[in-house]
Amino acid sequence: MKLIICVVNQDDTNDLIDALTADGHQATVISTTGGFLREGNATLLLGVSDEDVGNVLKIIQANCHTRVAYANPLLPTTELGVLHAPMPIEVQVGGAVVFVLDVERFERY
Ligand code: 2BA
Repeated sequence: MKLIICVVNQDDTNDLIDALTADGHQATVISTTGGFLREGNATLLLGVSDEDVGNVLKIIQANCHTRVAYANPLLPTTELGVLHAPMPIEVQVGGAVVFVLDVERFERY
């Protein structure tokens, strides 16, 4: 068994969960915040059999879309301590960041 941890854009979450549940998979959704952009995203936890991993990854890929976001880097200062106006930098977010972990043991009581 594997545990798939999947960080996705909030806007893709509903479609992704619909597609996963329609295919018979179970998921837990946690509201999370990206450490870089400090914007809300969603993290899904999915316990799946080894043979289902490929199919779940395909569903994630099909339902999560890449987006462009702008981040404001920390204000740089000169030696005299004068602040420069920050230039937003463009970053590509997602579609999905996925970790696949081995599950040592799974119990349901
Ligand atoms: P954030 O941390 O808010 O990052 C959003 C996007 O900003 C990232 O997209 C990446 O393109 C860019 N980015 C992140 N850190 C950066 C840095 N130090 N310098 C320049 N650009 C940077 P994704 O890579 O698609 O990541 C989307 C979200 O997935 C992340 O949101 C974070 O919540 C999660 N994530 C990504 N990689 C992770 C990792 N290795 N461990 C845990 N969570 C991760």
